[in-house]
Amino acid sequence: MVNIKIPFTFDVIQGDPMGLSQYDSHITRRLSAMKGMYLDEHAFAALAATSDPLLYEFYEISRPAVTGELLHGLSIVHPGKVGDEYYMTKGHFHTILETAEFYYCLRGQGVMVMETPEGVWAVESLQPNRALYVPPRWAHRSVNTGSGQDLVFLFVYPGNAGHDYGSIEVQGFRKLVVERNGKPEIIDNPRWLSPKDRS
Ligand code: S6P
Ligand code: ZN
Repeated sequence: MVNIKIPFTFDVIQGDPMGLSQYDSHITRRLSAMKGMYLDEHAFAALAATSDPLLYEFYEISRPAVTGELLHGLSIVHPGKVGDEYYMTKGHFHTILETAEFYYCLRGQGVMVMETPEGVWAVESLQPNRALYVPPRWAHRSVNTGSGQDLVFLFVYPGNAGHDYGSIEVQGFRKLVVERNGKPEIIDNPRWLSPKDRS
């Protein structure tokens, strides 16, 4: 771990996959960690029966989980699909809802799917050298819509934000990103219920 009391630098390693010159944790999420998160359960089961592919991974530099600190690191979403649905992160709200996040895309093609607790939604595209600001209150999920290339981005968010996967794990986001005729398309998630219809 870096000395948390003095300024420091680190470098993005331009390899394949990309990486960081220093980090405190490297978290990997395989298909088996995403049970129930893809719409096509048959495709999920068929893929799970043959392998447990790595869908995404992220490197974090630890900072104290307090107001004033900024947690940061590098995320890599690998290319692939479960049925028609592209590989994606789980996605989450921040536990402290009123905390934002900043992203800077370094490689690949993708989108960020976002929504508020009230069900207002937005999808923004990610491509190299594009920055994205996720305002407070918006859940966020990154999706790799590219073919054959990693989607890679840097992220920065408040140290005290925390992660709330609750409603996302139950019903996902309001919108899904699937491939149709070789192109990404945004469709309604049939399992999504508006807040007033949830029990
Ligand atoms: C953290 C930030 C990213 C994600 C990472 C994995 O606030 O949004 O570091 O944690 O991309 O996504 P998830 O949804 O599995 O935490
Ligand atoms: Zn986040």
